[in-house]
Amino acid sequence: MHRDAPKKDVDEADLKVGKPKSYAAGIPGVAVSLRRGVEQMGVTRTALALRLLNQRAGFDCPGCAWPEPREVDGEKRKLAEFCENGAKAVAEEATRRRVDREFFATHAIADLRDKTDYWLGQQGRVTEPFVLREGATHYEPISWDAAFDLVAGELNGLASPDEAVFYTSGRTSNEAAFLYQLLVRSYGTNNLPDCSNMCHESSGAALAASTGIGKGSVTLADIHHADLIVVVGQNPGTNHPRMLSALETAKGNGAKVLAVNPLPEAGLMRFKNPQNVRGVVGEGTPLADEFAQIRLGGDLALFQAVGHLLLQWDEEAPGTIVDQEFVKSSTYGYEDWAKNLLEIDWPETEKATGLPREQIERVARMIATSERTIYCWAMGLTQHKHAVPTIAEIANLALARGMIGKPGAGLCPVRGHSNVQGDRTMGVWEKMPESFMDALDREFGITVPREHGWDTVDSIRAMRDGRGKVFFAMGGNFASATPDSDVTAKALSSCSLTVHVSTKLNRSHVVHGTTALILPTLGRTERDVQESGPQFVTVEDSMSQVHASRGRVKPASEHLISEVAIVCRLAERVLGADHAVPWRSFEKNYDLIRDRIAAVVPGCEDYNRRVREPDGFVLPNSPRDAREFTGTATGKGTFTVSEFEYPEVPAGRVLLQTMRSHDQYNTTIYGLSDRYRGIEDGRRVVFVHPDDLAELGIADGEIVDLVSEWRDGDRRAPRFRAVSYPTARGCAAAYFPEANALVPLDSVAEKSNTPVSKAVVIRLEPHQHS
Ligand SMILES: Nc1nc2c(c(=O)[nH]1)N[C@H]1C(S)=C(S)[C@@H](COP(=O)(O)OP(=O)(O)OC[C@H]3O[C@@H](n4cnc5c(=O)[nH]c(N)nc54)[C@H](O)[C@@H]3O)O[C@H]1N2
Ligand SMILES: Nc1nc2c(c(=O)[nH]1)N[C@H]1C(S)=C(S)[C@@H](COP(=O)(O)OP(=O)(O)OC[C@H]3O[C@@H](n4cnc5c(=O)[nH]c(N)nc54)[C@H](O)[C@@H]3O)O[C@H]1N2
Ligand SMILES: [Mo]
Repeated sequence: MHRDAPKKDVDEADLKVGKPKSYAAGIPGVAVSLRRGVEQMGVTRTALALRLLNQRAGFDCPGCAWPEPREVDGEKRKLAEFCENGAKAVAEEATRRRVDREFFATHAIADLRDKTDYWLGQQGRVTEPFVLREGATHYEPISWDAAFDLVAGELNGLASPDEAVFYTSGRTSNEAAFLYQLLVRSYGTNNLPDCSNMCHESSGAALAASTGIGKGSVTLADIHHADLIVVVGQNPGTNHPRMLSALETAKGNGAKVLAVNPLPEAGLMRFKNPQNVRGVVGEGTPLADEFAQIRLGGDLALFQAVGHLLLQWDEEAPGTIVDQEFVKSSTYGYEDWAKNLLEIDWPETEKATGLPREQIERVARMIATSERTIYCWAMGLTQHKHAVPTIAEIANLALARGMIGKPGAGLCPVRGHSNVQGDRTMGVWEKMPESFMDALDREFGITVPREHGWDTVDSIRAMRDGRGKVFFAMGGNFASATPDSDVTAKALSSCSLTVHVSTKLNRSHVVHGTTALILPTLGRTERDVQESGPQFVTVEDSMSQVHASRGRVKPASEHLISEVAIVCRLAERVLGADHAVPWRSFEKNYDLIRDRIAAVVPGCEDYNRRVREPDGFVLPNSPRDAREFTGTATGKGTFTVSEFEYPEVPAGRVLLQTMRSHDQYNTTIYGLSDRYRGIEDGRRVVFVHPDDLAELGIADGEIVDLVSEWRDGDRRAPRFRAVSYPTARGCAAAYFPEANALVPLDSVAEKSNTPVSKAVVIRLEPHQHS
């Protein structure tokens, strides 16, 4: 097997387009995960790594945030509690490929800039700190001490701490995240943008207003016992494959599944579970009982129409659909909401959703007759201009039917990064509440700034305009993950210093400030030994379960230090040796960090003991635990009244969503196979409905430029292959991050400021050869 990194970059001429699949996983999934493991890690490392993945004595999967089964719910973990894509995530991290001195000596930065994200990521793990000095053509090695001095010098030389930006991606452990925000706030700013700003920020904004807590209200056991699971704007077969097992269990218990999506995703249609006999040899389990092929951005219209029907049917037979008792005792604003939905415009609703009225009535009937409904959603809802009202409308339905805080029912925003939710709990947010700041001040005897900082989009604006001067990233790939790639590239290049704490090479290392640093760190899978002995870290999954994760694989290089160590050593340099926070002691023993988390973070009392329980513990959540909504402005579950709204598309244009293939983790491209959608050996494709292609006069297979139209002008992404595909009419799809250049920086969701990555108005132009 080849463990060498690919020398050749992607050649889009090799692209093959086949038929999309109608089911997910099964034997091909197992085979792919083993092959990718052995290619990158070799046989022994693959066996060790996969044996420990998501086991109680092992490490948390660095893939998605889907929870593991818990003993207290009477549930067992399978010997292989991971999925094809989790195994790929591990293979990527535990790879034997290396980006070392020799690599940077042979590759000038200018050459690296021309490579795809795929090629860059495949080169492997960074082995020691590297610096790109002003005007230099190559990165060169630098000692850890010199690197920290360089960062501290720049930070302490700024006119104000608010000229620095501190980004976080959602893989960082709770311990590292807690110390990181403490460092940033001790230094003097709340400029703490994170990947969540581009991800579930809209869910947080909507739910905080509706239920008082920006998180979901279900556990895995609830999913297993629901009688209706609505999966909307989410592709679990690719992005949360272990969720398919949960859906299969629920279906075994009699649940129905309603899928709402513009694409007939294989994982929503049928599932072959490799862990049972039927999955291996049989037909598998049909998943969606109803598939509503909605237009991009049509969900608000759909859920308003459903609300209208529920109210109408309840009026015909009072109390049969609306949970009057719950509405009376625990909610606020029901009358206004009902009044707003008294009449709806059916032709407009059909136009917005692309769904016939009969189907909307069928969907509403499923929701009306369910006794235990769970709503699951992801990026298909959050990355729209009207994302916050759309999610609030789902919360309205759940409130009206009393579907929050009872077994088998609730709201379930399915998180992305494995610890994105935990990072927030630990204080990584540009606008943490006053009470959290007070607790920090009290615990450490410091005074942290209160003024809100910049989120991701505001940080790009600030760097573009010269107000942001130093960019520091705890993980992630800011240059590729953010919208408006050209604007972001200019913003980063105008910084005096860009610093990335990374495991692997990525575009953000080659789109850099005047000086740039790569600080390589240990990954989730790796052993972390400090002065007091081997350490573990903790993470929080999508269902607020906090638990330990122990790395067990030998680190990629002896020069790597942990994220905790990086933060502690940098803090000493930036804040001085006599700073009030005992940074040095935290690096030696992570228990001491957890004691502080216990003192500061709500719900984390007795943290050190509770995270040592076999499954850790679940954070308190008053809507889920007690049907209490004390966090809202009204103190009750709050209905939201929203205007009818959907994206307008001028004639001759289509609406583009940017999404993930089956072979990538965000900007880390594992490979070139989106096999469920029939794409192999290439990524520059645009999926369009055959009738739309015909109307636009574009042939299936033709090479086109995608041109996005926005009020400040056009943006162009060249050379995409048009692929005739059964998506909803008027809608198109291309992969992230190739299509990010098309997402205008100012096209953001109201209230959450999340980039609108799922509704870009584009035209297709035949590509002109130059
Ligand atoms: N293997 C793997 N796992 C991952 C990731 C990965 O890249 N690879 N990324 C992780 C992260 S950070 C996240 S946030 C999650 C993302 O998980 P998803 O949200 O599943 O990711 P996307 O690929 O963006 O898919 C969006 C889905 O929503 C649908 N959709 C798009 N627009 C609309 C709309 O307007 N209405 C409706 N109803 N549907 C719509 C799309 O057709 C698609 O099926 O996955 C996490 N897990
Ligand atoms: N157009 C478009 N844009 C999008 C999206 C979309 O759907 N469409 N989705 C958005 C979403 S949901 C998200 S969450 C963001 C993701 O944005 P990011 O989180 O910034 O991006 P990733 O690709 O997940 O980051 C990958 C890099 O993280 C580093 N890394 C991996 N593991 C570790 C670790 O353990 N520690 C450290 N320090 N570094 C590590 C590696 O160097 C790797 O190259 O992108 C957003 N951008
Ligand atoms: Mo995400």
